[in-house]
Amino acid sequence: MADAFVNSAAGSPWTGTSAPAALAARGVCREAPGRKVRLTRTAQVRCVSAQVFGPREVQTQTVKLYYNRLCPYAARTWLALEEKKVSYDKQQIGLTVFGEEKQAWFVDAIAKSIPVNRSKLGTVPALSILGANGSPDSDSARFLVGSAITAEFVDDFGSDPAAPDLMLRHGNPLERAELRYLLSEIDVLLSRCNALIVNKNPSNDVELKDKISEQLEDVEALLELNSYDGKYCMGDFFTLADCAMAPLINRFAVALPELRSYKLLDRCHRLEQLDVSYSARPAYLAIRVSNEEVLEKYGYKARR
Ligand SMILES: N[C@@H](CCC(=O)N[C@@H](CS)C(=O)NCC(=O)O)C(=O)O
Repeated sequence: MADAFVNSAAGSPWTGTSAPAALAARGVCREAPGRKVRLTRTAQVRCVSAQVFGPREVQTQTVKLYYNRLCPYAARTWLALEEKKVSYDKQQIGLTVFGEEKQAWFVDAIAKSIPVNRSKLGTVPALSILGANGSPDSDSARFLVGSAITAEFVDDFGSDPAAPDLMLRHGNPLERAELRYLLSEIDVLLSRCNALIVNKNPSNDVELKDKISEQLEDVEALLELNSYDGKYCMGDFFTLADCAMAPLINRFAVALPELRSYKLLDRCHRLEQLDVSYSARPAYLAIRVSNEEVLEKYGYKARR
């Protein structure tokens, strides 16, 4: 069953897409066809919406997150939704790695909506958006998959064009590129942490631990460069890098020491400081999973 709407603080600004805006997006001016039109910022935003979702008259777009509480990828998008105070619905998807049954309709719906082979894996996170009748559960709902794409979508969807500083990817083009680079290194760290958890051959543990330590050094060096002594990954602003880092720490700083005798936080004090900063944020507290949950589910994953 879907959870109730969980966050209604700020309504989506993505309302009121108009046909003139959609036409203008394609360079068509109703008053003088063929003439280039100059759009206000708000009209530009509506145009993008019209192009993405089709030139429908007035729709209030709704978003639903398909996630698993323990999945660190899904938690990125979940945290972005909470940080941006987007109104959203969410539904837990079972994962076999945690001893749960994945809902077949979910895999079918994603495969139907995104006609590429990889979508048949039915991974979380996924987001469904809109639907002809306004419901994200309807047959015509559009799906997005993957943590990077869905988290960026949330950042755009939940943003007020008049307040770009509140973006989770704010800053100049160089800063945004540096953020993407850090995110790709956090991805490597996450997959190495996961590789150690799922390893069933203890004689490989040393090598896998070394790989994590090596990657931690790289991530720490980038944090020094980007953040100096700031509270978060990129300085004093919470960004998408923090949406990725916070769930990683939440899960692996508990699972790795307990299940694989690898003390993640002892290896990188910067992660410990980040954890303290995250723990003061209500959005993070809303998505944080307990140590007991982590040990139960990651313990299953480690043993299966
Ligand atoms: N690269 C993907 C990875 C997502 C992923 O691997 N999710 C896992 C759960 S943590 C999943 O759904 N696995 C499929 C399964 O276990 O059935 C992303 O960034 O979203």
